[in-house]
Amino acid sequence: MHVVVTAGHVDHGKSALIRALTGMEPDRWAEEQRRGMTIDLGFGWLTLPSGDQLAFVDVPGHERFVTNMLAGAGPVPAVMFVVAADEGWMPQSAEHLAVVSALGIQRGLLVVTKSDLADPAPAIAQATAQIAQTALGELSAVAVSAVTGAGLPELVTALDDLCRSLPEPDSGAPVRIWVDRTFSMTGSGTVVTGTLPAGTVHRSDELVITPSMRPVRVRDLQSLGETAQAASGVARVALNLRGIARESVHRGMALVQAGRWTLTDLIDVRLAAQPGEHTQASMPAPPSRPGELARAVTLHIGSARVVARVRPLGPGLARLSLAEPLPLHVGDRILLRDPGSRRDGSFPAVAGAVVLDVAPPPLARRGAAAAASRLLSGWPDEPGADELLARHGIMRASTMLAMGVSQHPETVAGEWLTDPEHWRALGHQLGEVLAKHAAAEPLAAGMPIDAARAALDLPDRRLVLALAKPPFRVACGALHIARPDGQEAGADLPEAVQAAVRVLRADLAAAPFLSPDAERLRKLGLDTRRLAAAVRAGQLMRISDQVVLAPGADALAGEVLARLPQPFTAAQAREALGTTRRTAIPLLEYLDSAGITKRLPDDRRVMPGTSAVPAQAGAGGTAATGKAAASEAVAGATPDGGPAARTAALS
Ligand SMILES: Nc1nc2c(ncn2[C@@H]2O[C@H](COP(=O)(O)OP(=O)(O)OP(=O)(O)O)[C@@H](O)[C@H]2O)c(=O)[nH]1
Ligand SMILES: [Mg+2]
Repeated sequence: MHVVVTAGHVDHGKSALIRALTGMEPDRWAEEQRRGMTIDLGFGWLTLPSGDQLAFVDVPGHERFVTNMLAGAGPVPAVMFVVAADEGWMPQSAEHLAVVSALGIQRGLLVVTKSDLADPAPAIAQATAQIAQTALGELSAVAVSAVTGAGLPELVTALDDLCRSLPEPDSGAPVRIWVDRTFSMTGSGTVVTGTLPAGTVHRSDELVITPSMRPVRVRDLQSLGETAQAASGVARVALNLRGIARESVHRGMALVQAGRWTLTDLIDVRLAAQPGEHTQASMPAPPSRPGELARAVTLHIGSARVVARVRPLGPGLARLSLAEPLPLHVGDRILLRDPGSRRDGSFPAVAGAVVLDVAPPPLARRGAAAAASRLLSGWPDEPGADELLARHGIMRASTMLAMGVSQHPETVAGEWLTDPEHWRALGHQLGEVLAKHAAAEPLAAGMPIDAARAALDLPDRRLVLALAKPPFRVACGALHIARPDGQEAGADLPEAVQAAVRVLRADLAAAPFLSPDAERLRKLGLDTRRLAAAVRAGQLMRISDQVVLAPGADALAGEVLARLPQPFTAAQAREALGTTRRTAIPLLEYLDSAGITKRLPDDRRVMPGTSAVPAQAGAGGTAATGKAAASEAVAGATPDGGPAARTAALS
């Protein structure tokens, strides 16, 4: 199916033409019939010689109803521009041309009606010259009379040619149907109609209705009066909706596919060239002057119309705050009308614009508007992932999809997309943040991931994890950074801690299995954090929450215990190690878990690899008392031998 919208001055014969072509009555209202003029949108359709169906949206020509005209023309890709032979080019001809041009409609046909009343040639020449100044370029022209029927077969052929030359819209595109009519049908409830420009809507689809984003179900679907299972754009569709009362649906609302559109009341736009500002469709639009736009304009898109406050950003660029949110994509074409420009009875000034960003960052800092203008002036009319990421830095793929961009680079974590340059900068920033943290908190075991996330102002901790490539490392929920010497930042102990640890190490050299008690640690100023730092720095070995020993104490204990008759009891072990129950029990458990000792069902232990046979020599006597044995072992194990040798002497 194809959809074409009419345009042209009041009374030039638009509706008469639809009537003659389709046999349908576009002026549906009694008032329209009575006044002989179109007030609201009308519809009609025919089957072209090619077999394709063509639907018309007929619009009013009167300037008072220009908003209705806009609602009809908004989503339609092609125009049938009507000029009467007897009057020629008229004010609303120009107004409608400005609208069609601002909407970005680039395809069409010129029809000169009432050729039974006057020679159509001058009107054709005049209209062709005017229209050629817009992106529509030079249109084919057909002269007709709705009264005599002259020229109608040629018109049908020309319409068929036009339709076949129109680009085929993407049937997989996200659905957005701007509601242009609502009514209720007895027995089936709310029906809305609209032009589906692209994408496919199926019977029983769930869509959401803007701006409430309430879900609605398509109970029934009709296209050109026929029930259908599905319709693909371009199409006129009538949807029977479940889940919404007729009173809550109005023209200007849209039915959209969930998750595929951004409902926004703040957008950045680029003004398009005005009619007359360019002569060729291919010519780049000269920058418009947003300063010339009123502070408040009316924004039209599809059948919607909202008031928008204008903040100029720079040449041709502006930020618009909408009085009501609309479902938009970047690259959307909008029309801006300045209702104030009617003072001298001229037509409302209209300007086309393209939406560049549907979620622009706030302009908080001084110079932010100028910076935004510099950035946006380099953007194409249909921004892609690169542009959006360059501006937003980090985005969810779903956010980008809702902005209308489905092609994007690979995600860095979860569904997060990033701008490569921004990502590199974040890596640097992470290094700085970690270094600062290590300097401020030398005793901390790295920087908690959430703290790093907050410091970098990242929206998701998975991004921090994705950034944590070498030299960064994640361990125990914290981020660490390796220093060039391979040591970790924070491995150095502050001097006070180092001194306390030295005292403790001296104690432990004398009695390697006598863990310092809480009182001793308190006196040395070794609180939980400092103790943990010393353990991390490899200066102490944690056996349990309450027990710390010198590094290597586990191996040393193994050597002592290996000399005991196997298996041995905890009491025997305690005595051999020269320690108390408070240390012996956790130490034995530690050795069990390290595989140095093995606990038997009767709670005795053996050293794996030794047979569980009581040792022959010294089995009963335990001549080598724990302390002596331990000290010998220490003497053997301690490289400097000093304190250990002294201990041996003392025992
Ligand atoms: N003689 C003659 N009269 C025509 C022709 N086409 C339309 N008319 C008459 O012109 C008048 C206006 O026609 P409409 O079709 O209502 O014009 P319109 O462009 O739809 O007008 P609006 O919708 O109000 O903008 C009617 O009285 C028509 O009968 C034609 O080809 N020849
Ligand atoms: Mg009409």
